[in-house]
Amino acid sequence: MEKELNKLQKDALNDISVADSINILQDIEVKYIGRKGLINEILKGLKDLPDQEKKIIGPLSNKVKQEFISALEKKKNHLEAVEIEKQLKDEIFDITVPGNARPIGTIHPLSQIQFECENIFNQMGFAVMDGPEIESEYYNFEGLNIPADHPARDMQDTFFLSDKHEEKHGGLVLRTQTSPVQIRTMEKYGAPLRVIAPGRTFRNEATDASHEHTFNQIEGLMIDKNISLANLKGVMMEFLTRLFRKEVKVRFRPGYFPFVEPGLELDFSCLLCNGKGCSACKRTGWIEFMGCGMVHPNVLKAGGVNSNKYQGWAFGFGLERLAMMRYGIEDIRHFNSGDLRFLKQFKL
Ligand code: FA5
Repeated sequence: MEKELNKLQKDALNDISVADSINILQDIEVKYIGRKGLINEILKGLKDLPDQEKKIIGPLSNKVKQEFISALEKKKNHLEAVEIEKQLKDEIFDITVPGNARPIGTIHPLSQIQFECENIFNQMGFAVMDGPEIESEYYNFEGLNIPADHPARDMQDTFFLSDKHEEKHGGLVLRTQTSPVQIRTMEKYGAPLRVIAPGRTFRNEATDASHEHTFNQIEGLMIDKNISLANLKGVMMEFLTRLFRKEVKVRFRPGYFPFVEPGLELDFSCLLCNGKGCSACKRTGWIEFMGCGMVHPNVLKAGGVNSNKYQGWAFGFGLERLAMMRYGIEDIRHFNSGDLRFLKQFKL
């Protein structure tokens, strides 16, 4: 048995020494120490040997196995090193050849400015709300104190999707403003509230350099006890100053929206001339920015908020017009043109 083992060791080491590929080495491994390998078979048979022989063959066969494994490893490392060296010699790898660059997209300028606005309002404690783009006539008009025969409807003609009788809250329209989110938010969360609602809005509009049929607004709503227009002035001054990274002044002018009373327009001081008057602000020193006002009691009622206890203000501004002012974009139609030459100028 001892002799047999010695012979097996000699054969195994010889097999290893003549092997000239990793594949052959793998076959040798299976032949000797695989599940039915020659060395393993001897180890398995140990239990049937007489005690005397077991004492000699046991340690010997383990030693043979260990030596086989280490010779196999050594040869494997050697063959791998030879293979790598061969590859390095045969294959040309020029690290100076430029790789295949994958074009990376950019974030749309409107999204960029929207995220920026959201961040600033977030920092001032405003939560960000969302509402449906397909809206009921009730939320878009009636609930906002604009009944069907109100002249204000003419200013916000839109795309009507279904017949009035079919839906619970009147017909469906593409929302003309983000103001419906005011009522939806009050219904859902009650008072007090401090939210903004950015989103897409639609109007049946003849398009030109400053009008689109599809554009974006950001709505703001603050409801609490003892809220006044002074809060709104402070919030907007702070928001615009942070957005433009420059001190900005604001002023109110009277304006009319059926869902606020009093209704106002808010202008901010022209950033180009610092209020002195230039062609951008039509020599007035002010840029028209947004509609706003104190939320009408009827709207609070529609949202389920007690108007004797709470009051608040709301505003709505156009995101495209803000981005146009900020980046000096002369035509609103660029935004949805899909023109990469335009979009690539707004890399983050
Ligand atoms: C409104 O839509 C009111 N919901 C704003 C509001 C909210 C008032 C809360 C009071 C309280 P207006 O129709 O003025 O208001 O539109 C608001 C802004 O949307 C405008 O200042 C303008 O920046 C933008 N906008 C309106 N129509 C278009 C259009 N066709 N294309 C691009 N931007 C537009």
